[in-house]
Amino acid sequence: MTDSPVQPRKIRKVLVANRGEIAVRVMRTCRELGIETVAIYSEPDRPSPHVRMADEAYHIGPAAANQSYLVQEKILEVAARSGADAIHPGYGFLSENASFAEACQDAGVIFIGPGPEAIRAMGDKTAARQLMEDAGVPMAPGTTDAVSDPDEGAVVAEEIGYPVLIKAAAGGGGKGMRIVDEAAGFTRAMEMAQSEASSAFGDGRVFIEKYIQQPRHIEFQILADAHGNTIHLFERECSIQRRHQKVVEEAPSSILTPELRDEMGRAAVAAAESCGYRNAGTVEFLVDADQNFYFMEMNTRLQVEHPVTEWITGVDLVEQQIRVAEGRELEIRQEDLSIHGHSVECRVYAEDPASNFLPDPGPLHRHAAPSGFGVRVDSGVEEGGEVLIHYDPMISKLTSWGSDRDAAIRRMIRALDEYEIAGVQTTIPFCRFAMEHKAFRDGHFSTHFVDDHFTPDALSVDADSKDDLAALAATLYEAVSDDETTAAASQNGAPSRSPWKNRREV
Ligand code: MV4
Repeated sequence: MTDSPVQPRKIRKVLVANRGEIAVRVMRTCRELGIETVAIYSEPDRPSPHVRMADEAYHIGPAAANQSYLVQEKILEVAARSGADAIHPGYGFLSENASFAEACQDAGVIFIGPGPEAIRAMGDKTAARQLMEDAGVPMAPGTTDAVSDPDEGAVVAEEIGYPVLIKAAAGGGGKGMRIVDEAAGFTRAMEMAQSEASSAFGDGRVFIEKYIQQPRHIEFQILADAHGNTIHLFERECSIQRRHQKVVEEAPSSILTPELRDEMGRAAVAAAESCGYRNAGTVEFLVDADQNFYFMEMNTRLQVEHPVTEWITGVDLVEQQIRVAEGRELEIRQEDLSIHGHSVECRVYAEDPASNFLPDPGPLHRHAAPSGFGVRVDSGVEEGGEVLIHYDPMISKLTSWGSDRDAAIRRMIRALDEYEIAGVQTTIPFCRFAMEHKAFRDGHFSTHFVDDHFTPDALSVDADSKDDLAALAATLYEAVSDDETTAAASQNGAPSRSPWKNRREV
């Protein structure tokens, strides 16, 4: 926290250093606030929606991110050329790069994010553990320092008690982790973790934590200004993941009591304050079966799943990010906030859930997103466009709101059924499976939901509905054959669009 007076500085033009749905998301709020927008784009992104949406757009290089969206000098050059006074990094790319935040500072451009020190502290998972220990935030038992000698590690692991988890200090998001069930395998596992961390991050330091089994992943959204005010905007439940990538999220979590929510919210605020945090941020916790919670990590950026928080709080998180980056004081106080209803997010990726969620990028021949009361779609691609192989294959985020959890889920199912996508396989069938699954409906799930409950044959149309579909197809075929328009279109050789689609997208 700082007591030094901060001179507010109005932001008039924002360079959005990102692409896809998050670039569009940020530009929408900028437009609402009367702030001009600048897009950057790589070669294949030339026709992308974020480029057209911006007031100005600059080509910054070829497809490869390390020659375009990750090149700090090019982005700062565009900022200078366009006269942007601030840069919004979105998520991914340079959003958690401390040296980029520093370079912006040096160039006199506002980085819409936390200061470089906070990014650095939270990026080093051992430094973060030390800060949490000092701040009294609960953590899984383990070391706050990196352990370098595997024999010493084995002693520590024995003290902690098996199973333990070896994590990379420079890691995060599940990279470079190793679960060890018993003493016999420890030394070798630690050596491997060290060498993996070393090649993946150029930093071989690892630390050891008690492994929490069957946890739920519950994260708190926080907001902090440069005047020492920090608030939380409740939690998101993100337990449904595959390969450490979230696919379904919701807010609030169905397992938190008001008392536990309050306690975790205060811990999240303390976590943010411990590193002098400013900006929107997320404090991730694991919650075990006995409702104990443990700090996992802090993400120093706006997250993909932020819309569910916006739905239940009514707060535009990008607007708040911009206000605090301008140096203004937060106008929302903790006591002003309450949870309104429930929101669910389904991430629609160009992936094949029947083939282990293998990415399936390619042209989007059809993209007709659902709409209607309580439905929001954040997408950065459009019909006729392409899900590019060079980047994350997310097509859109579909979020729903309902007056309670069941209403939000039923609305989500309705929206998933309305969604038409052709050209690529998508996670829509998996999301529908999750929405209808008893364990999800009952709120009885952990981070192992996909492994515990999902097999590809759960997606296939069952025999009964196959018969129904065959009957429907026959009826429709007869009806359509009589139609002159369709007949004429067929004669012209034009493809006639199917007048019906089957509900379960298989
Ligand atoms: C853990 C854990 C169990 N115990 N730490 C995964 C991502 C990285 N941020 C840390 N992760 C975990 N840390 C302890 N002490 C289990 C995981 C974990 C996990 C966490 C949230 C959601 C999905 C997950 C999948 C596998 C492992």
